[in-house]
Amino acid sequence: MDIDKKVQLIKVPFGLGGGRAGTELGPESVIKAGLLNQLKSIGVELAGDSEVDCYKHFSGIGGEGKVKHLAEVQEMSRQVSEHVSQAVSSNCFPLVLGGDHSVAIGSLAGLTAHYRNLGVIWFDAHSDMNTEETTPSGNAHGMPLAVALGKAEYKLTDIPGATLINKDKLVIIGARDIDPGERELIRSEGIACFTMHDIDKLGMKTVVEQAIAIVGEGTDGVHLSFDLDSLDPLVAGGVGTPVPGGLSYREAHFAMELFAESGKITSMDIVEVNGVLDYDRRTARHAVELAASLLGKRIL
Ligand code: 4U7
Ligand code: MN
Ligand code: MN
Ligand code: MN
Repeated sequence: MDIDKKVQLIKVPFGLGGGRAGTELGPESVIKAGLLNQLKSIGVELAGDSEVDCYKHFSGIGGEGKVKHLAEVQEMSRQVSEHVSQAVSSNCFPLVLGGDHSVAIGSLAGLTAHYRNLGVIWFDAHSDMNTEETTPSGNAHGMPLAVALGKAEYKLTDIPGATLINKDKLVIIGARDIDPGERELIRSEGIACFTMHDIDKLGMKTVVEQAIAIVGEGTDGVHLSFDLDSLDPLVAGGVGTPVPGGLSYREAHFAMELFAESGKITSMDIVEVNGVLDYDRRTARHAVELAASLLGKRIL
């Protein structure tokens, strides 16, 4: 992309949307893995960084109702939305460090407040499209896309300034663990979902080209939300919900490099790095390198 904008780092140490302790350590982990030096070395300027003040502790149980800690997720999302919105207002590239994937509710809320035709690229082993009715776990990190599309009771539009995302401008890449309710939504809404099977068949180059064809036209911004569990657990095992058969190291980097070349991406989330399970910080280091590839790092 050869990013001409400065990056605004937004740290969101929130893990109550997931089922295992450690994801709230994600921002710290990714910083310790060398994010700032990496950005500097590729010539990306940092406008500043901010941390969302949100429930840093973890608790797997608790919360009333079908979704665990829904009130905390809602409060966190409102705050993330404000931070992201402020970054866009200051003409910066928001780089959101989660936290579990429910933090993307906040990212998308803050972004849709500015980009009325936002495109969304979602790298994930999962499709994160469960509703309060279909969630098998009650974990909010499996719901952000249902919230953003307006398919759950909790809707993106509950956050001040936000609008729903457009189902025709959403592309999921890397999926291999899709729940029955999610499958139904993806099919009935005709959502573009490149599963691992599609990636095996088409190759990452074609997949990214098709993704860019979908989000590259008729949008005024494109958000890339990167769940580290899209990578194969043999490469990046430090995540809470690993699923075998994921993206190889090069497939993931190649995708980031192609999105960088497209010049289309205007914001990014890095989510689901689990600071406890990622005991050797390998997954956090992959996260740093992938962000660098997206932000224009060249091999030669
Ligand atoms: B992640 C799951 F049932 N679909 O809803 C659920 F398999 O943000 C997993 O992609 C969700 O890591 C994973 O709990 C959420 C489960
Ligand atoms: Mn996810
Ligand atoms: Mn996932
Ligand atoms: Mn699963």
